[in-house]
Amino acid sequence: MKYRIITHGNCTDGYCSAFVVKKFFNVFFGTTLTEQEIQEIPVLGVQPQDIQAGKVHFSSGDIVVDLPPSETKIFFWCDHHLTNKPTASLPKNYHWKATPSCSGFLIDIALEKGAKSSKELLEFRKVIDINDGAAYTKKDIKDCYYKRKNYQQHSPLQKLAMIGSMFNTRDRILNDEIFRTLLTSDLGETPLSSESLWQLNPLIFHRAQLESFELWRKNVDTYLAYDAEAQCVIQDDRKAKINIGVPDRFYSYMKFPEASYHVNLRIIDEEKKARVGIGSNIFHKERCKVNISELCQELGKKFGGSGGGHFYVGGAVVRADKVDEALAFILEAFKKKE
Ligand SMILES: [Mn+2]
Repeated sequence: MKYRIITHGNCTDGYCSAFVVKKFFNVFFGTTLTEQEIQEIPVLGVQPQDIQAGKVHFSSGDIVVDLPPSETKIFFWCDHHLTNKPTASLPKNYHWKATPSCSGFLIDIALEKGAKSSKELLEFRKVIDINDGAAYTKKDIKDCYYKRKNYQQHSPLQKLAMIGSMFNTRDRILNDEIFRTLLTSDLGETPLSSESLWQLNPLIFHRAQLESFELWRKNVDTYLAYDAEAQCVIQDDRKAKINIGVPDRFYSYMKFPEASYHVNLRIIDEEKKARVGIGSNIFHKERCKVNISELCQELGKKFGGSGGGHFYVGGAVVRADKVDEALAFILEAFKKKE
């Protein structure tokens, strides 16, 4: 069998999911591959919309994690996105569950199949759930998204943020290269202790990212708006005079603690499409009653694209000339639920 791992590209949970599959490959599949053979299994990072648009060509040995399922039958599929909740019973080697992270779900499956547990593995499981499920406290956000006085020590959660900063630079080619390289080199027990990874010095990337977050926040401050009626922060990137820094997706809730939701809009694909991102205030999920996954799916259908995600966060791609209508539709949905 010619195996290949296809995972959510540029995403920390996507990275960690592929890592867990490789780490427990023989446990998952009852195979007897050597470490070298597992190391060489290629890893491809793609975006969910690429699968939805039929741009990815699958084969029977594909292992797909943290992404929508393919139309054709593949070797293994595991996901936790609400949008991809199966409507019929799943074939062998297909797994879906509404969990905070896909990596955590994969670790559970591996443990069930007899993988050896350890303190580090459980620690890692805890922080990837916080990271992908956005279960941060305000202090966690300060620790992971803002510059610090010193960088001598890192908590497991900070380590994960540092790893993510290596493939979330503004250079897409570099991101893909790092993502792939990190997953086809020697793997430690978890990403938190993988020597080959830490040799690349994630701190350099992380400090640069914290600087980029700050630049981004300063720029976005010039046009970030709040709709009190919809209790929604609107980040319309069409209003940006310059394009600088790396987006800090939790800034809206730090700046507008009274907000329940956040919407961001960006034109992509040579002005033909727009990307809409919607989130809920991670510090006040009790206020957020709108199912964002459903809302994003609806947006995709109504405004000529596709969409999906989780209960509290999601994204959609719509036609660029329909963005204003889409925004009005979103704000209306939030007002109705109050
Ligand atoms: Mn995920």
